[in-house]
Amino acid sequence: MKTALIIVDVQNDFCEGGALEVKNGNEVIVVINELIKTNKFDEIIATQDWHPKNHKSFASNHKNKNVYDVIKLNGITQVLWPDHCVQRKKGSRFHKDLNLDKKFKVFKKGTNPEIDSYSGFYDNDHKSSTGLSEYLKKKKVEKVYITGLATDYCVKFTAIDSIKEGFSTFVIKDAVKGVNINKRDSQIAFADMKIAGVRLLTSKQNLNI
Ligand code: VGL
Ligand code: ZN
Repeated sequence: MKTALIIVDVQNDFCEGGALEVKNGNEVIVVINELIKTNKFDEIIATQDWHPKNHKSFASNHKNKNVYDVIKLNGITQVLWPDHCVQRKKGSRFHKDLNLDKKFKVFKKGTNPEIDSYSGFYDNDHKSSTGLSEYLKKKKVEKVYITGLATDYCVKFTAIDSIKEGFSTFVIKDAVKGVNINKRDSQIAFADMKIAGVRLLTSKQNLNI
């Protein structure tokens, strides 16, 4: 059975000192590097948040709005973020310590200024695909292991879409970290993922690959 390691958004803006820093986000990097080193995965995928600078998920692109305000954007609930992961800027680059020198493939998301894309598979309205599902199916991948940032947004939505697309889906708990605007958000995200059928593992367990 073919497997994929998915590395969600390990980009400078989500790491220490970044515009949308995930507390202790950098700690996932060593864990992910160890997973890459095992050579056990048939495919290694990195997703990349890749926004144009007029992206409507940025508070700065709305009048009289603050970071973390919640609005309706084209009918969909949207948290307003600090400007982050702007295309071709330093903040959107993968963290330099992430060991992506093995063969890997990048899927970019969040490129349409009118809609956010937390999932690595689809925009938040589920209408536009990044091509990730088609790619994994073409490569005959059946099992997907998800790592990266952030547990309560892009990891969660990627994992739930992965289940919807029919992949056996595992999230490696010590290889993810959350934004936690509210302090229980990661816990809630783990519960939501479990309800959807995602299985939670740690990198120390036998990954059963
Ligand atoms: C993310 C908020 C906004 C993430 C991306 O990668 O979890 N969160 N854009
Ligand atoms: Zn984003």
